[in-house]
Amino acid sequence: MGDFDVIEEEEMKEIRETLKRSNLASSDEKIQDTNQLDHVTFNIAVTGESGSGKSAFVNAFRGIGHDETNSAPSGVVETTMEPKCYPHPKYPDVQVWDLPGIGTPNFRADEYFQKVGFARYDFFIIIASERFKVSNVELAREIQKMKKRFYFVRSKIDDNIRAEKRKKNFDQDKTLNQIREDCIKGLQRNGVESPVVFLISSFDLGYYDFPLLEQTMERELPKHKRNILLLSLPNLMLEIINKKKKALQAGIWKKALLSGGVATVPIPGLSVAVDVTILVKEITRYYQAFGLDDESLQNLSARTEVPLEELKAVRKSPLNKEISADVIIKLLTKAAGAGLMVIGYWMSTIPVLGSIPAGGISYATTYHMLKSCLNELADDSQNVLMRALQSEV
Ligand SMILES: Nc1nc2c(ncn2[C@@H]2O[C@H](COP(=O)(O)OP(=O)(O)OP(=O)(O)O)[C@@H](O)[C@H]2O)c(=O)[nH]1
Ligand SMILES: [Mg+2]
Repeated sequence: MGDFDVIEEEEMKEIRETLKRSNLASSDEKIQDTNQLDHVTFNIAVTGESGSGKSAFVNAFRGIGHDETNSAPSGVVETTMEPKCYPHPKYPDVQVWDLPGIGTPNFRADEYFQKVGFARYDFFIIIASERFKVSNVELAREIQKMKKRFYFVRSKIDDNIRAEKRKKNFDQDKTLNQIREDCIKGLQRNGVESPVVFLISSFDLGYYDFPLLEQTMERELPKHKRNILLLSLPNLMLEIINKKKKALQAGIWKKALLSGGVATVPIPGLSVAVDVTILVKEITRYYQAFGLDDESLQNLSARTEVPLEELKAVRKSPLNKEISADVIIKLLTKAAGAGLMVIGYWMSTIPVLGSIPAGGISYATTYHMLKSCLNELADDSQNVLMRALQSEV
């Protein structure tokens, strides 16, 4: 077992006060299960030059016809003036943002992104409808500079194919490859690393790279999601763990007061009887609250693609193997051997407890045991989440 720390002054005050008011029945604090991992919204921004087909793409991507209600307005004149958010019908956690086009010749990517609220988006799709343009590179470079990712979509491929078809020796694959190469080389030449390019027509979704784009998105979505988590979660995660810890900690002494009760067993070396049932029940509760149980770990493993065994391997507390009366008694015995605490101190500081000697000793033991286990399990919870978030697929 780790260190057994001493009750702090503040807690002592709270204990005394509550004992005075004797409202011991006020039961456990409720812990709100802030299951953040499940509810990460993924914001995709669709950006590119004015008229490149962003709004048409947003509709296509959402599987919605251009004339349906809830579709993004698209048109031959400049149409989209403000970022607008559309939920994705297939992936409930995905929001697609239709952005205004980048227009003027002296366009600056950083200013544009500031205007449309760059920080809001987790992922970008840059739409280009014509031959390779420098403004697209500016967008791509700015996105990479901010450590975010993008796909590059070359739109209106149906137009190109129609025009090329007039030529003799028309070869569709060759034309498509030429367009693809032009995009990839243009981006690379201008310092954009490993660009992913899709050729699509928002009017002919079954053709060209649209199915591939969907497949890629579907495959990579969990990975991208984890990246958002990776950026935002370490802080959030600590906050949640600390919140849970505080809530659980607040209930410890109440549980400890119950421990002089009926189901006490003598602990070797401690010359005191402790209610082990309370300990088992309470520690099991911590274990579940921190998501260390098999079911929670399996879910986490599925969500993050980190193998279950690897998540389990970073847990240090012996409590992860089994929480049973036997294990708890062993831990208590070990703690007793290491000079658990100065029992007399407790007897003298809390007069009410002093009048029920066995209960007092049992109280102090239970209190320390719970606090120490809570700390251990909170640390393990943090270790597991760190492991889950830091691994690359
Ligand atoms: N042939 C063809 N035309 C398209 C395609 N996608 C869009 N268009 C047409 O291109 C024009 C501009 O499309 P929008 O979707 O409004 O373009 P946008 O990028 O949203 O434009 P702004 O919001 O003004 O920046 C419209 O007339 C669309 O019908 C496509 O895949 N193929
Ligand atoms: Mg538009």
